[in-house]
Amino acid sequence: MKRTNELIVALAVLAVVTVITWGLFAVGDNMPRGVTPFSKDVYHLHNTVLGIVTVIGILVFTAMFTSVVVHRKSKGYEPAKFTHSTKAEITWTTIPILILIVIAIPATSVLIDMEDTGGAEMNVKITGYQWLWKYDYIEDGISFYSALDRDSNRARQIGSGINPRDVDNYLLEVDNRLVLPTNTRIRFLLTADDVIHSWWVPELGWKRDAIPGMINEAWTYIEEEGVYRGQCAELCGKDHGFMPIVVEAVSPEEYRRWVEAQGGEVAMEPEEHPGFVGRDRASGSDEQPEESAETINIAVLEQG
Ligand SMILES: [Cu+2]
Repeated sequence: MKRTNELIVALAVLAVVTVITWGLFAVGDNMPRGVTPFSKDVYHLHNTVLGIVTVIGILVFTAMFTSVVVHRKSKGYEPAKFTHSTKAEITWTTIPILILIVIAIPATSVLIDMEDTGGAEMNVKITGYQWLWKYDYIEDGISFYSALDRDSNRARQIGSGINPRDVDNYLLEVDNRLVLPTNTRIRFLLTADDVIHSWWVPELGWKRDAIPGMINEAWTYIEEEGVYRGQCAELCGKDHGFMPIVVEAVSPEEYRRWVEAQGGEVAMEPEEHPGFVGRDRASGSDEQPEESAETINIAVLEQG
């Protein structure tokens, strides 16, 4: 009779915990699937692990709440007095090890895939600056800076009077997008010129630190044309939140046309870029192109 009661309570608790978990998943938002085979692997890995931990959570909470309700003191239950159980210790060591092995096998294969940057069809060097990015297309000889776009930059100024909600893709738009071909294996070489930055576009499925004096590698293979947005993911100074990343993925044919239109243009130095608000700019020593006047912001305000 006692056993039957325990079973009924356990099933009731199991149902309640499952329904609550289900509800949380229903209203919650999952991570993006992304647009590369790799990002999809990451997405599936995430779902698998989330499934495993959810089942563990439901079982543990069911056991816990059932014990609390069924074996409560008011019912006259005497607590167990034992202090050691070899059987219990072996069980609660072995089961977690097996679970970890089951999770580690797919996770390791995805990680190894992430690190394998071989077989690239093109290479792009990414350099982080305070606070913009530079892209060098190694094979195509194209090189340019990519900074926060004019509209976002204007709206973010103190007392600008512009409602950020009126700006399209506020803080997620740049002046020069990183144009990349689809269905091409692309290797990225990441570094930085001043402090550590981190290049992160969620739809590509990874983020990588850009460290001064070091070259980090990453790769991608974009399957769908589109515009993918990201941000610097390493706290890199006061304008860390104002150096977005925009990747524009186009067909290989369109990419070739874009390369021809660029004509292997030589890049400006960062100090000459209208979006650059660095150490040198703050000194205000040399004259700047007229269009850059409005982008002189807090750095200059601080100078008084
Ligand atoms: Cu940064």
